[in-house]
Amino acid sequence: MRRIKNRKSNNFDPFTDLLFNILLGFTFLFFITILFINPISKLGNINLKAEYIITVDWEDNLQDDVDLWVQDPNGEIVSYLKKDAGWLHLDRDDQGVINDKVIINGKEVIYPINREVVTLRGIIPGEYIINLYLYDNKSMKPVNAKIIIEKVNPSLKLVFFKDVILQQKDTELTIARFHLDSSGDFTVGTSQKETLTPYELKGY
Ligand SMILES: [Ca+2]
Ligand SMILES: [Ca+2]
Repeated sequence: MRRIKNRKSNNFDPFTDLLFNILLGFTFLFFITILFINPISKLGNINLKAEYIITVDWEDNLQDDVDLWVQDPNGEIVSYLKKDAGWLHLDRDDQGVINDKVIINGKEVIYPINREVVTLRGIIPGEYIINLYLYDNKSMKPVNAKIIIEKVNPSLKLVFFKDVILQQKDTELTIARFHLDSSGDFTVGTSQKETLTPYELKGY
C-alpha cells in the first residue's frame, strides 16, 4: 500500500511542480512589472499637483514689470501680494531683469526670461478672471505679452492663448474669463473688464 501511495504521490509531483513554476514565473513577472511601472507613476505624480497652468511671457531682457492677477470663483485673488490664494499659486513676482540676477562662481549672471506662472492646484467650478497689470515700464514702450492656459490632466493640453499689448505704466487689462465645470472642463468666456488690483481703492 505504501508503495502505491508513493507512486500516486509521485504521479502528482510533476503537475505540482509545473503549477509551482508557473506561479513563480507569474510572481517574478509581476514584480518586474511593478519595478518598471513605479518610476513612471512617480514622475506622473509631480505633474498631477496642478490641474491648470496659466503663464504670461513678455519680451526677454526688458526691465518692465508685468504682473499676473487671477481670481477664482470664490473671489480669492492671487498675485505678488498674495502668492497663495485658495488653490491658486503664483511661483514668483518677475520684475523684469531686476530680480533675474544670480551670482555663480563670483560672477553675475542674468537669466533674461520674463515670465510669471499661476497654477491651479484643484478644481473649483465657476468663473476665473485673468488680468495683467503693467507695474513698471522702464522701457517707456508698449510691452508685448503672451498668455497661455494649459490643462494638465490627463495629459498636457493648450486650451487658450492670446497676445496682448500693455500700452503704458499702470495699464490693467482683463485678458480672459473662463469657466471650469465640476469635472474640470474648460470653457472660455468673455473678456469683460474687471479690476482685480487694489491700487485704486488704497490710493497707490
Ligand atoms: Ca511682476
Ligand atoms: Ca525676468
